Amino acid sequence: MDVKAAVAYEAAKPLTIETVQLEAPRAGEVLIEIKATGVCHTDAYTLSGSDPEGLFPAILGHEGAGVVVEVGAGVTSVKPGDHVIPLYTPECRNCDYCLSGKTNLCQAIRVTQGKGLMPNGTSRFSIGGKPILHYMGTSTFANYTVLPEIAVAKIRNDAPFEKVCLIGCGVTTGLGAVIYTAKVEPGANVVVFGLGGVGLNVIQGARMVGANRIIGVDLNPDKRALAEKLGMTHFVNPKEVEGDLVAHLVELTNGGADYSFECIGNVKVMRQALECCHKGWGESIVVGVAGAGQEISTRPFQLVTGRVWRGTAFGGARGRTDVPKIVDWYMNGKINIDDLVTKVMPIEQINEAFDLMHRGEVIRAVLTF
Ligand code: NAD
Ligand code: AHE
Ligand code: ZN
Repeated sequence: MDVKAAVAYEAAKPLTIETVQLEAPRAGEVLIEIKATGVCHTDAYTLSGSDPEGLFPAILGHEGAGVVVEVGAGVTSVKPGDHVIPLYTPECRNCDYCLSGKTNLCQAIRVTQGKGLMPNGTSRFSIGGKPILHYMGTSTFANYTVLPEIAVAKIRNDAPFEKVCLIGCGVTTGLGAVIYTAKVEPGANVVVFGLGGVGLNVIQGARMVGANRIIGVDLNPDKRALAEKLGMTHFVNPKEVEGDLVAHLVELTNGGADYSFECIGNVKVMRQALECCHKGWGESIVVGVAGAGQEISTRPFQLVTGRVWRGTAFGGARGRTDVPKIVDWYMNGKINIDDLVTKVMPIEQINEAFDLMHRGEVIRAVLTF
């Protein structure tokens, strides 16, 4: 079938809207009509050319929601008409990783996904017979896309696509980093670096679990009001701190953060996030994705003296199990997504949506087809 998609032909070039041919789903695959998709900073990171796994030409996008249109042979867990959220972290419930109970990083299809291909080693997208690659196994910047059955979470049918699409990445990553990865306890002091689509969800996750001080750090003062609405208790703009930022944060947290979260992708900030943690037990969670060739560093003494450095992908959430629950949280008013959707735009304006994110003028621009 012919589909409408924003194609990334090469790094650091605008996307172009094209008619792309999409093959029918094969065994174990499902065809999904994407109704809405967010633009996450990771899409911009890959488009910029900084992603070692970034391949072109490709159809980017990984924060979507839609409806199952057709299923391939052997698919049992979803049927046409079901509403779903595509999962860049699938959940096969059968690989060593899923069965370990220790990680959400299902590896069942990771190798082919990283090559922009479906699990059989080919792409379903093409233009004039030339393959166009998938991205993160999801390619939500297309009005129809094909995914493996293990990479879709079935959600309730009354949830609005333009809001719950953010559960496909930013919302789940931020909430999950607090709840599933760090397991922040009531009364903890938390520092969040970067108040974008991910960091604001760390803030609301910290509020949900009953954190004490929730300190947000961002260079953009426009992020303050919404962060406060979502639960931030103190705002720190590094440009306005006299002296050392880490020392200032340690003082604000009465000896250091119990938990800190880096939601930017800046390796210098990752170091600050670790070093503002409390001696003896503070844990810093790396959420931000840093560009090719970048490395983190600190004095090993920081770890010797009890600070812990950890990372999280998709907030540690097991997609098929946890995503439907997070949709319920939104529908029951437990979490705020409405305020995170700053703008809804047609897919034709996708390059403007990227520009708005780079200029810090939106939390999320959501694209519709
Ligand atoms: P975003 O662009 O919406 O937000 C980033 C925020 O960081 C902005 O508010 C910006 O003003 C702020 N910022 C930039 N530099 C700063 C600095 N030096 N000090 C303080 N604040 C600074 O991005 P996002 O979509 O929220 O994504 C954040 C990061 O998380 C990105 O690196 C993205 O790739 C990554 N990410 C990771 C996962 C995961 O599973 N680990 C999931 C989603 C996104
Ligand atoms: N491909 C990059 C790393 C990108 C990355 O870390 N992706 C996160 C999700 S970011 C969503 O916005 C992730 O899930 N990582 C785990 C995985 O298996 O990809 C690189 O550096 O090579
Ligand atoms: Zn993302």
